[in-house]
Amino acid sequence: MSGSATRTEAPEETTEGLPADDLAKVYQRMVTARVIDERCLTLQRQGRIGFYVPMQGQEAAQVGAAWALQDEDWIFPAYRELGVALVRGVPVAKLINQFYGNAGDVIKGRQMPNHYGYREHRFVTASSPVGTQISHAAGAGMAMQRRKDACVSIAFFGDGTTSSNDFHAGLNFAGVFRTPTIFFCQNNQWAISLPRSQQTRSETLADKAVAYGFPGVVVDGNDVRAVFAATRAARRRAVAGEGPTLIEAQVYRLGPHSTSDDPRRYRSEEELKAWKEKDPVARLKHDLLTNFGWTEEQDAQLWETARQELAAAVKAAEALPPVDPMSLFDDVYGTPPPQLLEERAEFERSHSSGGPP
Ligand SMILES: Cc1ncc(C[n+]2csc(CCOP(=O)(O)OP(=O)(O)O)c2C)c(N)n1
Ligand SMILES: [Mg+2]
Repeated sequence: MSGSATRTEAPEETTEGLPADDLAKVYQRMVTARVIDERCLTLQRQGRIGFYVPMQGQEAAQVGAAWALQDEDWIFPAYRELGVALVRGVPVAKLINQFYGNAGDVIKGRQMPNHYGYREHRFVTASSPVGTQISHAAGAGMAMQRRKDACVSIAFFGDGTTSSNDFHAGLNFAGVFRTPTIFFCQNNQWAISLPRSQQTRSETLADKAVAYGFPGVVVDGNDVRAVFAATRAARRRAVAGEGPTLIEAQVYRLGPHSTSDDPRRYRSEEELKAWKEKDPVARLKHDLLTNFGWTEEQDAQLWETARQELAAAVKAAEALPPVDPMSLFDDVYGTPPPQLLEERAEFERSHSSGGPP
């Protein structure tokens, strides 16, 4: 298929459906993401966590894509992929500890808040420089290919990132070597304050795949089933040795870019209102109520359980001490060099005497 790619051509298998039995579970992950997101924005405003990157509006895209993967696949996220982490099985408490950078943070406070990674979940640490994860995913795909591992790599990134060097290098590399890689672009219409209309003259972002010789697919990112189908099809192609796929999921970032941003300065209330009407969480709820026998009581219970689980995780996180400063010296050297051991001893003396660290 790679030699005959045409603009925004969807692979045939995109009719493959999300199993009906999975829908309530998918919805549960989306609700959990929404609950965490809303609360973390508040926690940051209250000065309890330092920084947060919200993802409201992108729940269906993230959960739908992650649902189509297998546990052995490797994920190379940007900084907004909470829904993917939840599907991967990262416990809520672990995520919250990372936001606090406390003693329960498995990366020991060494990353920015919200930039988490979990080796056991094959969820690589979030990339802050935009696009670097794309080259990493292509390289990992090549390793899988050489080792004949039956798994894929997937990179998550945004519309603005399609203008980065790594996007072009990574997609070209993947196209040339036909790596088993999925490039999953969440076109949330904004790259901080730069609108999609000023990002590129290409008609769609999926079009860009044509230049690299593989298919590009556009999906409605608010439709969890469409996202699942497109990602499942891309995965199938990848493991069959047919090479990469670029997926453009069209969504909207309902919140600010990050807690350091005020979107009222660059986008209109009308635009926000129009996209709020397409809210992916409300859309799936409506589908469940209308077509799958879901009840308002079940729904209320689900939200309540998610809120309670989160409240418990926040309480536990706030009861933990900060990361042990002595851990600064760990994890870099197998056998620490003598000067590092001296610095460590000096730091320990100053730290235990209450002096400046
Ligand atoms: C190499 C690099 N350049 C600039 C930035 C600053 N920056 C952070 S996020 C961002 C916008 C990214 O937009 P997009 O790819 O659409 O992702 P979104 O944030 O919308 O999810 C920019 C320019 C950066 N992090 N890295
Ligand atoms: Mg964007």
